[in-house]
Amino acid sequence: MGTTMNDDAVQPKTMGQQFGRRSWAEPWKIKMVEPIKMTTREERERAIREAGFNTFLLKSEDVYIDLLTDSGTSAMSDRQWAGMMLGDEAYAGSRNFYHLEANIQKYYGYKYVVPTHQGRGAEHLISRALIEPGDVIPGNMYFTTTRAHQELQGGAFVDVIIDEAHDPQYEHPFKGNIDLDKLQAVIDKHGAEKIPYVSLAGTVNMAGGQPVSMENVRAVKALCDRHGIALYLDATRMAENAFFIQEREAGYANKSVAEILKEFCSYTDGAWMSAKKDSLVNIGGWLAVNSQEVYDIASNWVVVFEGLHTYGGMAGRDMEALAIGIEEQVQDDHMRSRIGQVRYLGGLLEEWGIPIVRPIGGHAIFLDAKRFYPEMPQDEFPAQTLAAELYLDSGIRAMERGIVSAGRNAATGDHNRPKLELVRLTIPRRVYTQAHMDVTAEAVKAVYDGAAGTCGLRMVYEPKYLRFFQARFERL
Ligand code: PM9
Repeated sequence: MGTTMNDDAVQPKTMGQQFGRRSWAEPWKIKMVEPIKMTTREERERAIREAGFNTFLLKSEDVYIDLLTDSGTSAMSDRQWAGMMLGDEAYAGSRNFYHLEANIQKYYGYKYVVPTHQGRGAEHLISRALIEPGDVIPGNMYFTTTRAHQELQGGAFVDVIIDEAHDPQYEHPFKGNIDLDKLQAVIDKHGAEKIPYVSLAGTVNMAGGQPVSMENVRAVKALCDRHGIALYLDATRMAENAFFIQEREAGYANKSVAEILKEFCSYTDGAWMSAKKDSLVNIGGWLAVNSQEVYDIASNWVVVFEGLHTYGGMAGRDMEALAIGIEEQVQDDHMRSRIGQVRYLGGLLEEWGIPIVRPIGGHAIFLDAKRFYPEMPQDEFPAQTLAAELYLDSGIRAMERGIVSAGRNAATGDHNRPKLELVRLTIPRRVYTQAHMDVTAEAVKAVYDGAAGTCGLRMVYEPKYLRFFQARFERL
């Protein structure tokens, strides 16, 4: 007599089931691999010195596990690669553009779409279309490229995120929320006519990948409407934000990520997007708006800076991969494993007492460099130092998100000094395994255990714009 699959009594149990635990796994299997190699400590010493202690200046072949960014680093699916073969590389009116446009309309709900080569192309267009010199743009914490484009048009960014977002240890389910009193105070001070739009990011990158609640976006929209101010969204990681709403906000547990994403966007007038993150592609971006007037301006500027308004700097094949990526990014199983992997790494670090930003956010684990090096002054660049030390220990590449990224105050020329001095371990989507996360956690622990006595850095070269990309440092 044979046993059936449902016969619990006779089926051997996995270790997990015996201990009452049910594991989950990624909703995909691996079809192609890319070899990576470990370097020696000596090789890494030479590489980081040649890179001016800036992980952006390392050669990727000198990196073992690359957690610099989740931007453009995703593994595409077989469907996306098949889509690449359907690229229509006509200069004008490529069929892939219409597929992309239809999917942005379907999943984000906006009327008009302008493709761009990546996110900052779209930031450029929206800033150019809406900002006049002397304008003020309130937003939920700055992002480097977003603020740079706002400033280049003569605008000034004002941070109106809730105070809790600046405290790495504060537990709050929606730490990306806008503080309505702060926003009202900015409107009272400058007048609505000086505010071309409110800039809302979901999730907030520099705060640790922290989400915004549906309740907050509704309230921000109502406040903007009362004053006739537009609300634009940085949708770069908005699908991840939707997952957090599903998980944490009352009334959304039974809604899909796709439904939540569309509802959230419905409270905004348009969005810019770096498709290199949520949308599982290696290049691409877009601006999408509901106002025909704004569309007309942006779709005219796009031909000056990016390319014709039906490709905006992307090849037809890239638009096809992106159109398919939009469908894949909102699959609940995909998102559960995506955020699950980030939490797996964060969970290990927390278990071992490593100081990280809480709660664990969407795309990365953020190490609190101030608590690695409590004695190191911020002007000696603790987070830059920590990223270099991590690379030296194990060839893992991370990114500084502290005083270097914050740049200088446009008016005074002094360093901006953010409260958060962080190193970001950013997890590319569908790329690394749980074992890579284990190796990473062990390396971080080794650096944390050996942190005492570490010397900081001094900056020896500083470019004018977005200095964190190209600045160079020496050991003190
Ligand atoms: N973010 C990141 O690694 C790429 C390099 S900038 C350090 O996090 C948001 C929220 C982003 C973002 C890029 C952009 C710009 C806009 N908004 O890089 O131009 O995180 O496609 O997008 C990076 P692009």
